[in-house]
Amino acid sequence: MQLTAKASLNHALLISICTPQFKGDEATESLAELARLVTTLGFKVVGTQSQKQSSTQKLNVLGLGKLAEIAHLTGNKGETEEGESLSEEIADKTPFTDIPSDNLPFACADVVVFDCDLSPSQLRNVESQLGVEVFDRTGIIIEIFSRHARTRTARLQVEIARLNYLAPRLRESTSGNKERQMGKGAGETTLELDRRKVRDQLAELKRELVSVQDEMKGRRTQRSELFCVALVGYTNAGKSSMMRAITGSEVLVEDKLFATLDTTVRALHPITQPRILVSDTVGFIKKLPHDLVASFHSTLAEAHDASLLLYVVDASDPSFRSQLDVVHEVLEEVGVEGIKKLLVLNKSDQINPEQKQALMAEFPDAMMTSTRNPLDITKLHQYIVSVAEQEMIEDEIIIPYTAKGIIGEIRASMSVTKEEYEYSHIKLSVRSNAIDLARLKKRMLNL
Ligand SMILES: Nc1nc2c(ncn2[C@@H]2O[C@H](COP(=O)(O)OP(=O)(O)OP(=O)(O)O)[C@@H](O)[C@H]2O)c(=O)[nH]1
Ligand SMILES: [Mg+2]
Repeated sequence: MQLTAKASLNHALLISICTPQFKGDEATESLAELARLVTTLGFKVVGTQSQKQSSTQKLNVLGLGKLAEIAHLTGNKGETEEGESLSEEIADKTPFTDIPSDNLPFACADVVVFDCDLSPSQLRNVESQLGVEVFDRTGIIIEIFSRHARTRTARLQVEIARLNYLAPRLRESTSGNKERQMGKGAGETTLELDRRKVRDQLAELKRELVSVQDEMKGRRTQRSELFCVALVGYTNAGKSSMMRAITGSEVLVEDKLFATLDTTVRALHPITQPRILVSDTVGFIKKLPHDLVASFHSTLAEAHDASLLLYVVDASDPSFRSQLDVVHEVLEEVGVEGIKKLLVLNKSDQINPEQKQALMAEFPDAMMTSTRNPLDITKLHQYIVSVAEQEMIEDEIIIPYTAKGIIGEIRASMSVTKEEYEYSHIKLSVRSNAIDLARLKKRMLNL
């Protein structure tokens, strides 16, 4: 029941299905991104092919001619529905099989990956036609998520998405081992038994996820009075690198897609009074599988509760504008709106001065950064502090000398701007958020 490709299967041929709605640059960029996804899984991309179709819904996603070409590139291992060798069947019908086998452009591909979603029957068809393992884009993304999930929440979310993806793709097992036969209900086939098991497993995982999410909600409520900044953006834009730079923490940074799947929360560094929290979130990608979007609702709850969103983009990637659209779409889909935001044009060390100028003219409200430039990190730190301060209010607290022990506590959680020592009391001018101030004043009444 594992979706995982075998370690020996590592030569991948990528196929783009171009339709009237999906073609040209968009299809090319998407295929390049698929190559990065597949590489993240450890496959070697040995070639790409594209097939024009009126839609991606046809039962046979590849036309006969293209099928012949790809069958050749994958070693002609497929069969027709009648169990005949596909290469013979195609040879009768198309002129494509005359590509000499010693003239192959690359090593024989043993995995074929489509840059679109395939229905279970499309996948089954093309897999038997080619005789090699076939993945679709969602399958690849789910596999990466499964491998990168670290925390219990992320694992549960990914496993739910994986089982939802796998359930309709389960096939009748021909061997049907004894143990499974024994677990069958009356009149139930092994396939039905497998499906039932998946359903039960899903129900169990969902129950577990609800309890973990309740715990996380409790933790977020405890932090809700603090100013929180969430780093959001496309995968590989540099969110975790930024998190490291502005919090001094050791979160995982990797030149891989979906390096981060778990939300991490750390305090802004140098530390401020009151503390400002920063959270790193899961990255997005085009055509993000719906199940994954749904399962990451809770991970993105950090963005939901944030006071400031930093939209981090890789400004050196020519397709960052369309990546930004995806970020907006997903955040809208999960209901994140009405929060102050700053566009952070990251990886500025990778672009030339003319490009920088053009970008600043195009996005005048954005901040240009490189996580490798300490000056940029200071600038971003100052910006965050200034936004947090705008949300604070100023007030005066009168503290009798008999209660001066509380001053240490005030200093630890608020910014003290002035201290005046009068005859009978100490007068502190403080800046803080409204909730903390109200709480302190209530306490002072009882002193
Ligand atoms: N040149 C350059 N590379 C950067 C910069 N910021 C990050 N990177 C690199 O970009 C790659 C991805 O960085 P991450 O911080 O892991 O990106 P991310 O947005 O957290 O990615 P996901 O967790 O996959 O969503 C790493 O190889 C970083 O070293 C930068 O300002 N300049
Ligand atoms: Mg990351």
